[in-house]
Amino acid sequence: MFLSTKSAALAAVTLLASVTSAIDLVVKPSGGNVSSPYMYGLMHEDINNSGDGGIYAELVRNRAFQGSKEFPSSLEGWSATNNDTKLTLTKLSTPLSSALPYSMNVAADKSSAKKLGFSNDGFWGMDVKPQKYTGSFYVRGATKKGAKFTASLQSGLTGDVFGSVEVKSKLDAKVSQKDNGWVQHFFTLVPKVAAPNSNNTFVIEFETKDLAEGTASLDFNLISLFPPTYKNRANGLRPDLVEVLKELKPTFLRLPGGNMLEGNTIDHWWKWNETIGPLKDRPGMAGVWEYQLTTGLGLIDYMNWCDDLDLAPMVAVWSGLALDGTFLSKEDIHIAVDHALDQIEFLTGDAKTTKWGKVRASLGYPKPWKVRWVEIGNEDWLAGRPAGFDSYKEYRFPAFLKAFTEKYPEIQVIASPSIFDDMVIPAPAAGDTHPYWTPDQFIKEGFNRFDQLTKQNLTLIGEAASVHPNGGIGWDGPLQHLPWWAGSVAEAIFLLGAERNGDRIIGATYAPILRSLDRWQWAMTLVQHAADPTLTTKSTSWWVWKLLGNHPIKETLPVSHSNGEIGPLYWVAGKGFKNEKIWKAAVYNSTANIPVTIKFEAGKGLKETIVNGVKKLLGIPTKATLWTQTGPGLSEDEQYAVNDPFTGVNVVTEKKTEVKADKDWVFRFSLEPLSVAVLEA
Ligand SMILES: *[C@@H]1O[C@H](CO)[C@@H](O)[C@H](O)[C@H]1NC(C)=O
Ligand SMILES: *[C@@H]1O[C@H](CO)[C@@H](O)[C@H](O)[C@H]1NC(C)=O
Ligand SMILES: *[C@@H]1O[C@H](CO)[C@@H](O)[C@H](O)[C@H]1NC(C)=O
Ligand SMILES: *[C@@H]1O[C@H](CO)[C@@H](O)[C@H](O)[C@H]1NC(C)=O
Ligand SMILES: *[C@@H]1O[C@H](CO)[C@@H](O)[C@H](O)[C@H]1NC(C)=O
Ligand SMILES: *[C@@H]1O[C@H](CO)[C@@H](O)[C@H](O)[C@H]1NC(C)=O
Ligand SMILES: CC(=O)N[C@H]1CO[C@H](CO)[C@@H](O)[C@@H]1O
Repeated sequence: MFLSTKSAALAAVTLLASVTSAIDLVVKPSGGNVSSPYMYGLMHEDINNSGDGGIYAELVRNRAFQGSKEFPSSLEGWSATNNDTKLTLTKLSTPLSSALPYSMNVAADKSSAKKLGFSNDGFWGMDVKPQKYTGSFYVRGATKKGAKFTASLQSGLTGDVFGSVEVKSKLDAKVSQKDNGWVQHFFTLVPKVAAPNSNNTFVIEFETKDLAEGTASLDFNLISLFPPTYKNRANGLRPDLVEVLKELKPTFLRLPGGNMLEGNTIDHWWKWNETIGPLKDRPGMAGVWEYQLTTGLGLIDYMNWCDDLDLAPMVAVWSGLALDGTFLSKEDIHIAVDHALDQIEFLTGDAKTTKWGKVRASLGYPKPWKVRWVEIGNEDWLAGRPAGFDSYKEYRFPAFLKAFTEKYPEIQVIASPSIFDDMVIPAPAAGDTHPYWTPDQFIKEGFNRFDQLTKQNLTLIGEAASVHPNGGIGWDGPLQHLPWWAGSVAEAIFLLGAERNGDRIIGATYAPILRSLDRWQWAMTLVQHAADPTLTTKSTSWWVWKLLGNHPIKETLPVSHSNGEIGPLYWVAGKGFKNEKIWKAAVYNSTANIPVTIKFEAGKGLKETIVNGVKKLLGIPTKATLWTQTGPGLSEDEQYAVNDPFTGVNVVTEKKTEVKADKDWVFRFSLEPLSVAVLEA
């Protein structure tokens, strides 16, 4: 699409001519292939969004002063609430844990100081409503009997207090030296009123008169505040964001995310073993998108996410490659292989008889999870090319495949490249392809792409998105600023091509699924979000992936048609999980409506009968539901229309209509140019 106005007029004439008569389709009753039951999933992408300030519900930013060589610990996000308070980043000889060596010292700046306090401005604000917030913090020091802290949610603009709670100090009693004298305090906080906007802060204050004799300051660490989470899980997810993902009806979660897995340098990969257990034992890691990650959303938290949404986990393991292009040598690759085998044992091993299964059970998860797929690395064709990729083909991937085939023969191993990345994928492994393309590419190279796969070339579409307008190429070419309607329709056509080969495709996921409006690397996404939940926005691609994902096909069905070559109408047909007939389609590069007739042919042994004078045939649908999605129009601007969170306008119109077959069991309707449709009968 994306014609200039002049060529659009020209194209209209030829296209009109080619679509004056209806496209007649006959769907056969059988003879297709069994599709993957996991066609649509989620990929937790980490583009400046590793859960922190996103789907991970923690409201406090920099809650534990985690840092690394790349991103040193700091007091970012924290401020004193008055000029009498002095905040200092401190590395005590008595830290809360070896994972969290830094803490914040809160001291009186002058002897006359009465009240000391500090605030956190959250991930670009905090949403404050009359609901239950669950908080905790660690303190070290000494307070007098009866001392207390006040925790509150306040406006960062006016200082208005929306809710506050007194937390009794546990430092006045005899403190155990177990955690180096650190004592955890818990509280819940229910604001009386909702804040008018999200420019809010979380504040902790205390009186200097409450400090014990000879004590001039207190140390704080791991200061945490959660709003209600999805299914009320401790350390859980933001419910509103989970809900919009759930509407997509996803079936799997590719975790933990793409580049985050690899890390920037060879010693900084996502070490799963440092993301489990109590938060005080998680050091966090240097993220690949220019900031320190908390790893609050850790391996078990991903598995809880899977359980809560009934998603099959697709676990990616580190393959020994870093984003700077360095990779483990043949002699050292066992380090990565063992790390991955331990990870799968941790997830799936018996709670009594395996080393890592025991560790899992000790963390409160005795029941093993089921892992269906393990992906070896992420985009190993990319970093350190060509040496990095060569090492993957030569010894890195083979070492993993051998180890997993021996120890976990029931798990499908997925290579991070696909056969489209110039790799012969050794059996029984599958591959993974990540098209970030233009709309025309998705149709011309995408729709038929998977027809060439054999059953041995099983392929995952682990990431995909229309990112460039037609004509744009490469990472230096112009990227669109948001998913746009014509780009989303092109993704739909690509997905129809994948579904036609549903026996050779493991599944497909858009990437990235989430984008923080305040911190992001690029804008393509299914869902945009900010601290303020009213800014949560479903992109044009969210709509398309939702429609296709909500009508899963169990088995494809052959279709005969009158159209010669396929296009500008593209389709797939099949049987659903309740044996309903499903036809999915999309229209691109047409300026006219496309009339369609569809007949679902009867299977063998079905006879026509006359009921009340009407011809009937058991097994042939006579009624169907048609869902259609259209954009705002066909002008160039309208093709580029986006769902912008700041206007709140949704440019996608979804309609649901009932269609009746005529006396010959033929459904007749027409589809608009640049539209996506599903017919279910
Ligand atoms: C089923 O798979 C076969 C073999 O790959 C292929 O030729 C055929 O077109 C597929 N059928 C459908 C309905 O997709
Ligand atoms: C802190 O001091 C500055 C300058 O001395 C002053 O402008 C500001 O109002 C003071 N803030 C508070 C909270 O007292
Ligand atoms: C986690 O595993 C890696 C590699 O297996 C190891 O180097 C690291 O020390 C482990 N971390 C902890 C905290 O045990
Ligand atoms: C695709 O599968 C066939 C076996 O059906 C195999 O011979 C071929 O090597 C595979 N292609 C690639 C690139 O892995
Ligand atoms: C759409 O039409 C334009 C103009 O004719 C053409 O350049 C482009 O290749 C077409 N795209 C597809 C996917 O057919
Ligand atoms: C990540 O976010 C930071 C802060 O907004 C930004 O400066 C940085 O450019 C982003 N990272 C990338 C890779 O774009
Ligand atoms: C006055 C002010 O700081 N307003 C901010 C409140 O928060 C929103 C959303 O983060 C910002 O866009 C405003 O600038």
